[in-house]
Amino acid sequence: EARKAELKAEIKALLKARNAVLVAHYYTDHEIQALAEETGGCVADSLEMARFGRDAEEQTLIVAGVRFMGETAKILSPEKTVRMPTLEATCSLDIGCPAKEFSEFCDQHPDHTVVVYANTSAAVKARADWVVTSSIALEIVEHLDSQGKKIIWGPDRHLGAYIAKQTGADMLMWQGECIVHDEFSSQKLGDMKALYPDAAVLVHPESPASVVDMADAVGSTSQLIKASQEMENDTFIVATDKGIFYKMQQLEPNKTFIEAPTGGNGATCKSCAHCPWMAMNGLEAIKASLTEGSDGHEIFVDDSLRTDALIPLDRMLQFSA
Ligand code: CIZ
Ligand code: SF4
Repeated sequence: EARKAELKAEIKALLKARNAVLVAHYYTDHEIQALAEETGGCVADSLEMARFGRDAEEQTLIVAGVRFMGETAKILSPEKTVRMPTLEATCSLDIGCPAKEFSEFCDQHPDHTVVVYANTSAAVKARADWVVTSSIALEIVEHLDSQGKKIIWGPDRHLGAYIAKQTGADMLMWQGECIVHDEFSSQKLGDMKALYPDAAVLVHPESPASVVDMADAVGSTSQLIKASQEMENDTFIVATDKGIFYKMQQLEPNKTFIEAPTGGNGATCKSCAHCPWMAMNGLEAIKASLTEGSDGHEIFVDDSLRTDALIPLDRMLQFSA
């Protein structure tokens, strides 16, 4: 604990000295989110992180999250230095959607509008007509469907299936998934609901359809946080990364938040409701991002890729403005 306090003090001083600001995702560890708040940075979902980074006055952004979030920040703010606690922090959706294969899939369906989730590489974004985050995906697909557009959706198949069901849009799915949300178990959730009959169930739509079907509210991280404030229940069972409890508990200290169960049929969980890549954003790594050279920390995006990826990203930001 003493070492932690020392590290936090060092990070605070370094942020000031380097004209840097810490931007953290809701899925990072609680102490990282608290540090971002204490230092005038932001704690947010990926859409809000992108906006905050773009509008920040500081010259350097320290992005505590996963790699696509750093890349998005760099695409939006090429004049800023974007650093991450570690460049190893990736995402199973990004890994499961290589640009070359995805581009070939798109080429096979040239009459389709390509909509990709923010959890993708700059190269995949560059191939897309639209980038969306989970907080705005439903509205954008609704908009495209109302124009009679057929859609290629990638990479999260669960989120895609949920959106297709809600909107009735014609969607061809890339078969990717988030290793964290994919593990939530509807069978175990049923048992848990029986134990807490008055609890409301909050589910992120990257979870399997069987889990989404049991939800009292479905939405992105920011939407689930809002639901936890607006719903009258005292207890909530939450199917998303447990990092989100920091903000839920802060806003509603008198409510009880319980992790939704993971791992079906007696299997033990692998991620256990916490993203292993988000978990790489520790205090030591944040300090390293402020003290070490650019290797392993700084985000660079190739110029031509950047200009191509900016178009669908800007489209999303304009749409949501
Ligand atoms: O699962 C993720 O990585 C999410 C929810 C990102 C986001 O949009 O904030
Ligand atoms: Fe990717 Fe899932 Fe981790 Fe989010 S929680 S960064 S979608 S692996």
